[in-house]
Amino acid sequence: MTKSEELFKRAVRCIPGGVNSPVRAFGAVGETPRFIVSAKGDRILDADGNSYLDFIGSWGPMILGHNHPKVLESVVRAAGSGLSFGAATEMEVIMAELICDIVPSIEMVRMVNSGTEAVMSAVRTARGYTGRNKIVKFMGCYHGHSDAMLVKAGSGVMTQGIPDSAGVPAGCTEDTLSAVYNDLDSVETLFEGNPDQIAAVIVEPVGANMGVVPPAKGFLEGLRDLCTRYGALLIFDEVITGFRLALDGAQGYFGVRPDLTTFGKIIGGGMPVGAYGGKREVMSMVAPVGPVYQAGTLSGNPVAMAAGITQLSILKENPDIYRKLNENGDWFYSEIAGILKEGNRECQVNHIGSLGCVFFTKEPVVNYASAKTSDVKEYRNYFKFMLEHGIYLAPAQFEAMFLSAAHTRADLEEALDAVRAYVREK
Ligand code: KE4
Repeated sequence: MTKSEELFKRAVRCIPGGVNSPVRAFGAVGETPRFIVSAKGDRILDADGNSYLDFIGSWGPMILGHNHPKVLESVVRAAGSGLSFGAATEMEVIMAELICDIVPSIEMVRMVNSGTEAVMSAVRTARGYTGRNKIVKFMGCYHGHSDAMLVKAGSGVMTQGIPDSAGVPAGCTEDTLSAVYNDLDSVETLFEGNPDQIAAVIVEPVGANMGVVPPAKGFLEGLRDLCTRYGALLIFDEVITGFRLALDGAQGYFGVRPDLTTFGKIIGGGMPVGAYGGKREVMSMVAPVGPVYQAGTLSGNPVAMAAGITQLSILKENPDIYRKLNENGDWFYSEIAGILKEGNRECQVNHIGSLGCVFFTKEPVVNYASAKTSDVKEYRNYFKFMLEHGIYLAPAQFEAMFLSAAHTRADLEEALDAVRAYVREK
């Protein structure tokens, strides 16, 4: 029995599914989850001493690579002054000023502890600001696990949301409407069908939770126009794309300005951090200034702020990081597509910047329905083969691959060699 198997055997006895977040259980790929003991740069080490080239990067936070020396140093220094005070600190002011300086649509920002909390709070703020209750989200987009976001689209996009999880009362999702990603008509139909009732449209500006599905040309601009026209707020959930596609995220990359933005992952540098922010008049609705209540014991934690401030500062001071990340992404994901296609594998390799994903389907993947045509059994085989060859991919089809500044061309070539071997041997 491997150490990971032994640890997993223990874990399942006292943690649901043996993990603290479902995707980590490797259920979709039928493997024992690898228990990781350390990481550095673009590599992670498991409890059995196996090293892997990491394409998850903790699901996005590790854009500079694992354990960047300056991030680690700032965490150690901050911890030396105390772990948490439950009081205002300068670190929180520095972080807020940094985000407001970098992201033009953000005049005020509130720190929370996860992407889920950021989305839950942004949705509440949008409802409080507009006095409306309904929210539009897109099938295939994931915005964390707050009740209102755990919605399976009703039979038609016109029907009210029905809970997609046990324990979520119908009342929590009846105001959540589902539209089709990259389909502006499906959004306008909802606005027309729910006049003056929609508080906000929330969207992943690049879908990264149904696999990677970039926005069609004009889609984000169209959402901006529709929200303006119908008096709803546009919320960009940039938990993944924030500070990744560009320093000012997807809104900078595509030049579309939302009313509210949610962040997570990269802004914490690996520590538990989320944030939501936007126009001053909207954010002034948030307690203690306004009537929208939101709070958190560890929000703005000084040690977490130190990690995030350092990571964001490095990104801000080295804009070339994005050029290299996006160039590497264009080259790497195109190479993967070429190798798989030369091996007569029906596949779509969707990518944008450092985000990418392999779907095993002949159909172009432009929304949730087309993503679901992917052959998840072949993905499972692909994942298993790559893991055995030291390449650590997302243990589920409907996730993303994340490149970091630590991924060298030589390391990416190592991954491409594994893809070549997969095509040869499988
Ligand atoms: P967290 O609560 O997990 O910090 O963030 C929720 C969230 C919100 N919005 C978007 C666009 C997200 O991608 C996420 C979380 N992403 C997943 C990866 N698909 C986290 C991995 C996990 O659930 O373990």
